[in-house]
Amino acid sequence: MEFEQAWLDYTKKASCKGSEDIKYICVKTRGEEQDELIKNGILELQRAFAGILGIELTVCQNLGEGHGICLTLTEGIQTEAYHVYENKGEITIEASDSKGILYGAFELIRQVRIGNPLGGLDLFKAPKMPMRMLNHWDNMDGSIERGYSGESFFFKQDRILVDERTVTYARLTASVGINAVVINNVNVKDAATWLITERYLDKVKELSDIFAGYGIKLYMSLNYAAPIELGELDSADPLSEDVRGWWKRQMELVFNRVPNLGGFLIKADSEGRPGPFTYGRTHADGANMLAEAAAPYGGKIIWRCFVYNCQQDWRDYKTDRARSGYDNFKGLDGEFLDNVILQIKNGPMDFQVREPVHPLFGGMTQTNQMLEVQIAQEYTGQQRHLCYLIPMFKEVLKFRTYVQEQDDTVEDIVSGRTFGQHNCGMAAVANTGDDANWTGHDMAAANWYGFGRLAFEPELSAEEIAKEWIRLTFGIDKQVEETLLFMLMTSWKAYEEYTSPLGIGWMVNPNYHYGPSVDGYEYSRWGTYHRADHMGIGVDRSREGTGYALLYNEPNASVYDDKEKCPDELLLFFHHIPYTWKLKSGKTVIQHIYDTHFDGVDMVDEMVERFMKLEGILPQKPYLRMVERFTHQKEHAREWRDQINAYFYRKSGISDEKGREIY
Ligand code: GCW
Repeated sequence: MEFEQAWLDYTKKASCKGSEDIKYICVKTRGEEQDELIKNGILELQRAFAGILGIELTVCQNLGEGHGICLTLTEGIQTEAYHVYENKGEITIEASDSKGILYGAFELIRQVRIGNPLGGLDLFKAPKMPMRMLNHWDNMDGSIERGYSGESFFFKQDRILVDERTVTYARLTASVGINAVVINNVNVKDAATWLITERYLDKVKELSDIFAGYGIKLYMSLNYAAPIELGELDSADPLSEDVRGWWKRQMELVFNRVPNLGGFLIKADSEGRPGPFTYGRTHADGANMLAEAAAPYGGKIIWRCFVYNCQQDWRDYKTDRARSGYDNFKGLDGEFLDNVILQIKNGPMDFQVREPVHPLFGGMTQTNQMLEVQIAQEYTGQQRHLCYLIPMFKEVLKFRTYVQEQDDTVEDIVSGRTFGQHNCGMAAVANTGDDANWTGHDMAAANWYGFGRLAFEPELSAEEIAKEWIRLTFGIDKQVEETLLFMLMTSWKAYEEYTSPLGIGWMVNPNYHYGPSVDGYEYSRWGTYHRADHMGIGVDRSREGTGYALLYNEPNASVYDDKEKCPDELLLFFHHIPYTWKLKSGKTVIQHIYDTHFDGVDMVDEMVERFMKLEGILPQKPYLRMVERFTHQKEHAREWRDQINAYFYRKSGISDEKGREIY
C-alpha cells in the first residue's frame, strides 16, 4: 500500500534565513560509539536539508571553518532533553543522551520548516511527561478495533509486518516526542495471545529494534488468561505459585529475546476480558504478579482502570458506571508495585465529546498514574467529522483535582510533580491505519501530531500546535493557515453543539457508535443512559442520586453536587433537570438544545465554506479527499440536529422560541 509522509514531507521547498552557509554536519560524543539514534538523527537532517533547502549535508570530523550543524553529547542535561542553538552561524544540538539528540534534530527541522530564522536560535526543551505513549488497538488479522483509517500496518493475516512503512511510522512518531508504543489491541484474543511466545518473538524483536532506533519502546497488550489459553495451565490465579512461576518463565523468555521491550498493557475484568476477579483476587494481586515477573528486566506493567459492570439493567438507578473505575481502584491505592502504572481514561465513561475528569485523578495519592485519551475519535466523528481534540486534552490537563494545595492538576499528577513519581505520563488510543494519508481524514493527523507535542510540552497552546501542524503539512501560506486554524479550533465545539447536549453523552447507534440514535443505548446493559422523559433529562449523580459527584475533592464535589453551581456543559451528566430549567446562560435547557443544534450545523457550514476556497491552493489529492469528508460532515451534522431536536420537541412538547423547522 502506498503511503505519504504526513508532516514529514520534505519535498516542499522553503527558504530559511541563516541556513545559506550550512554545509557540514559533525558529531561530538564522549568517546562512545554513535548509536542508531544518532545515525537516524543525521539521516533525518540530511534528508530534510536536501529536500527542503537543497543543501547536501556532508558528515565531517570537525566543523573547522565551514558552517554546519554539530550534534554534541554532553553532561548535565536531563534525559531526552535538548538544547538547540546558533552561535556564529554554527548550529549546535546538545543533549546528554542520543534520544535528546534525535529530538533536537527533529526540532531543528521543525524550526526550519515553520519558517523561523536560524540566527539567534536558542531552544532548550525537556519533556514534561516521562511516558508519551500510543496505544494501537490493532488485531493480528489486520483489522483495527475502532479504526477509521484502513487496516493495520503492524499485522496482516496473523503475521507481523516490518517494512518501509514501519520506519516512516517510527519517524513520524518520534518526531513529536512519543517514546512508547503498544502495537496490539487491549482486547487480546486468538493469535495475539501468542505474541509472547516463540511463534512471534523474532518478528517482535525486529520491530522493536526499528522503534529503538527512534527512541520508542515497544509494548504489547497481554491476555491475562494466557497461561490457560496457551494450553499450559488450568488457572490464572495470581496467587497460585504455578501461575506466578509460569509468568516468570514467560517474562524471562520474552525480555531475553526482545531486550528493548518496554513492558505490557493489560485490560482485565473488563467487557468480557479475563482477570483476577475470576479467582476472587484484586487488581493489585493481578498487576503485581506480572510486575514482579517483569521487574528484573526493567519491564513496566500498565494496568487499565476501565473496569465496570457491562450487564446493567436500565431500571437500576443505583448502579452507576461512572463510579466504577473509582470504586474498583480507590481502595487499592498504595498496593501496587513501583513498576505498575494505572492507566485511567480522561473521563469516567468512555471518550465522549464532553465528560468530567475521572475522579481517580486526585483520588489516588500513592499509585503511579497515566492519563488515557483517544484520538481515534470513536465517539467524536470517527475521523469522518473534523474534531481537533487538543483543546479538550488541554482542559483535562489543566483540571484542578485539589489533591493538595499546589501542583494538583491532572498535568501535575501525570508529569510526576504531585507525588514525585517517574512512572507516569499520557497515552492516546491511536488513529492510524494503512490509508495513504495514515489517518483517513487528512486533518485528523493534527490529533496524532498534537498529542505527541502536547505530551512533550503541555504548556503549548492548542493554537500553537495547530499552526505548527498546518505549516509542516501544507507549507507556509497565510490563507491556508487562517482557514485551517479556524476549522481546527472550531471543530470540537461544533461537534459538541450538534451532538448530545450538556455532558450527557452517547445517543449513538449501538455497536459501531456512529450517527445519532437518541435511545440507542437507553435500554441496553451498558450503563449509559440519559433518562429523558416528558419532564426532563439527565442522570442524578448528586448525593441524592448515585453519589458520584461526591467522589471529587472539595470544592469540586460541592460544585458538581449542586445544580445551581454545576457548570452548564456538565449539567446533565450530574443532574436530572426539567426542560424548563434556566441555565447560567439564561436559556432554558430545551431552548439550549434547539439553539446549539442549529448553531452547530451553522458552524460546520462556515467551516466547509471557508475550506472550499482553498481549491487550487491546497494540493489536489488531499483537497479532494477532504472535500468528500466535509460534504459528508455537513449532511451528517444535519441528521444529528434533526434527530435530536425532533426527539426532544416530541418528548417535551415545547416549541422552539425561534420557530425554526423541527421535524
Ligand atoms: O471505547 C470502548 C470501545 C471498545 C474498547 C473499550 C476499551 C478496546 O467501544 O471497543 O475496547 O472501550 O477501552 O477497552
